[in-house]
Amino acid sequence: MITNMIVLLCLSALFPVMMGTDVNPECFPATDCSDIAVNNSGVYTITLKDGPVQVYCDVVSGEQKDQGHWTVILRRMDGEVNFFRPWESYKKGFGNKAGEYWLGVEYIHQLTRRYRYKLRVDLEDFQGQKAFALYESFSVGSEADGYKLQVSGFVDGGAGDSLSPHNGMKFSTFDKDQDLSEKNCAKIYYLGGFWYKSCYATNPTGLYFWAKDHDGSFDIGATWYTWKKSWNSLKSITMKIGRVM
Ligand SMILES: [Ca+2]
Repeated sequence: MITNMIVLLCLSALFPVMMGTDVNPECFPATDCSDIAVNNSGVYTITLKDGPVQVYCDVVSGEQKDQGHWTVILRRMDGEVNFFRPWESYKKGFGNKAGEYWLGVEYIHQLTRRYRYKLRVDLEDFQGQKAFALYESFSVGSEADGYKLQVSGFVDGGAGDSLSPHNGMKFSTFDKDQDLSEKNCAKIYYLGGFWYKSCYATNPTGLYFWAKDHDGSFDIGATWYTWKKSWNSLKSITMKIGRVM
């Protein structure tokens, strides 16, 4: 009986588009969003070394240059989620997959150890202007290696390059200082979790400010400096990865 049910479930998974549902991860575990054959962006289940994890898949249609099935690893958009969190939270992730979240640096490591990935960072300011930065290669090392960031192959989409200065850095939070500063970047000033150096050119996990509350003078917002040579906090920042086939 149970076997029959699993067979039925798996057969239904062969027709995910017809069924309009997520593929049953028991049958065909998806490594990332590029394994999920859907036409709509949304929350789907992928399977990593530690088991199933939900992610937001950003599906961009074929007519656009960044077309493909992107796996979102970070999204800031409305300040709903508190990003001032300890190491364990940044390790295994937090937030709302349909809204703001951080996937977890351990899961980003598990994703990027298996295949090659590119990274796209999409920015929007409070005036509705948009820009992006693309990196042709992106991966994160193991916990034993401090979740070291490896990023290269910058392509400018108007945002400038605020991430390459963080290349080779380990991941830090207020309760785990692996940055190059004599101080603790996450604790003293910047209040997020990131590959801080001493300390940053971008801080996408910084405090969320609405434009009216923040003029950039405190350097603690969710920022990407090179776009406008400004520490002003942005309205939205999304980091998403795409498998290089
Ligand atoms: Ca330090």
